[in-house]
Amino acid sequence: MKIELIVPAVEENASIPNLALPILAALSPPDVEISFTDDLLTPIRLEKELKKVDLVGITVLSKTALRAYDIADAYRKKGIPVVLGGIHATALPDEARGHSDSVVLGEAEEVWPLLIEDARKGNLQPFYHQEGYTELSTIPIPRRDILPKRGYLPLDVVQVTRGCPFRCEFCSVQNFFGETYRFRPISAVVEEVRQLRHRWMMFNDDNIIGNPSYSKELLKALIPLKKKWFGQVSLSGLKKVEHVELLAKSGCNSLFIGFESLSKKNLVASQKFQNDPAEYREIIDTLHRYGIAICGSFVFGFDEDDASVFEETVSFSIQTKLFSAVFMILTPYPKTDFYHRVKNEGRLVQDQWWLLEKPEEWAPYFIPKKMSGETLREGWKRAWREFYSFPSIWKRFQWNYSPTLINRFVYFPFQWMHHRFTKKKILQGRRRYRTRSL
Ligand code: B12
Ligand code: SF4
Repeated sequence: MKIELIVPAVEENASIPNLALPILAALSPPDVEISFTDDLLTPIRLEKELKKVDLVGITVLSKTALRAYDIADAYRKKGIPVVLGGIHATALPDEARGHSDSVVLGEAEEVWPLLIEDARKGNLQPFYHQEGYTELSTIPIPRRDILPKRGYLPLDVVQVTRGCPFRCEFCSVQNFFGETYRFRPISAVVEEVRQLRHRWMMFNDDNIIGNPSYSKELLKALIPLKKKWFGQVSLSGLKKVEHVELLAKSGCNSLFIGFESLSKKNLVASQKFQNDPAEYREIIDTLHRYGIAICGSFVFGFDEDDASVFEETVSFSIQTKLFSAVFMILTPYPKTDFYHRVKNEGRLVQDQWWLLEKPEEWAPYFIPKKMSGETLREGWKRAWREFYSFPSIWKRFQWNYSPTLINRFVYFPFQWMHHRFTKKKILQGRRRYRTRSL
């Protein structure tokens, strides 16, 4: 039996290897022949280049749903059955079912082998949903050998936890993982990390240090492996200097941190209680002292945000010398509490925004409280422009202390790339969307 696994792509995807599909490959019986396509690296030409396989599996996020459905429809037209899974397919299984023969809701570890048996018998069920959550000691080492050898950043992606201890209103994670926050056994992580090809790793966890005792053990176990890594963390794990020291010793090079807002009121209203803007500067300084670069993530459009939020946020990001920052417009992802709230308040203007051909052009998809949608959009663009402007790049460079040599070395090329990205993609809106045209 031949199975083709696909990551659909909109243009702005980062060239980082996917982990879900190598896990599915590892869960497949040995006689199944797996092929893999990342639509970012090799765009799928829907009319011409569909593979002759017995089954297609596609992973779906909200941002990639439209493209995923186009690919699925094209394969089904050729009579090849399609299975959809992932965060978006789980949030909206009926929508996904409209473009597939079968939808896997939630984690797939227990149901994927059963699904393959059903597919062999020509008896695919419309929905598969495993009981409970995956016991993380049972997940196999992902089959990274299915991934293309060229085109990705030279790093390996590793997962050690699933779920998150927090409940932020705008986040999709709760709908998917419920109240759970689970960890892989450290010995299994160490065994996997030892086998990796690259020196650099990305932890794709939502929050790698959400549980202090687990993360201490993990970080200690990483020290002798001499890897360099980056990942995403919540601020709660960064308040103790000893913890930051351990992060640095474990090889942490940089962290993606969801600061989200400088307004305590916004954070409380979004149930992001773990963030306290009064602590931001101290945490940033401590990380810098230990040589850890920071990518700050900020969201605009919260209920307390007015037209002053953009300048305030950008000034903060420049003053604190963030290595990089991403600015996002608050987005009502399906099945999040935020989606339900703006809908109930009559403020949702684009309900199924993920099915729009050029979704970014329509954002924000809801009516903000203290400014117009237009002001929000323009302010969001200005924030990108100012943060990646030449004066800002210059001011944020840290001459005299902390950043590791590699971060100093890559600083200017990295900023130049982002300066170009901002100009083309954010300011001029020159995005090439992959939909039916390819
Ligand atoms: C790592 C990550 C990234 C990386 C991706 C790198 C990479 N190539 O893997 C980067 C930084 C690039 C990224 C970018 C973005 N991300 Co992101 N990201 C994540 C994160 C933290 C982990 C994803 C992951 O690898 N999980 C590990 C795998 C093993 O889990 P999984 O994909 O869920 O797969 C399991 C099941 O879902 C199922 N499954 C999955 N696919 C399939 C397919 C089939 C056929 C089957 C049967 C089963 C199946 O089986 C797997 C095993 O059980 C998630 C949060 C999360 N916990 O999921 C957010 C998340 C997916 N990201 C999110 C968002 C919003 C984004 C961005 C839009 C942010 C932005 N504004 O730019 C971009 C969009 C990228 C794009 N256009 O696709 C949201 C998505 C919400 C939604 N409804 O779609 C999430 C859920 C975060 C959140 N807190 O809400 N992201
Ligand atoms: S801390 Fe991050 S992953 Fe956890 S609920 Fe909040 S936004 Fe989601």
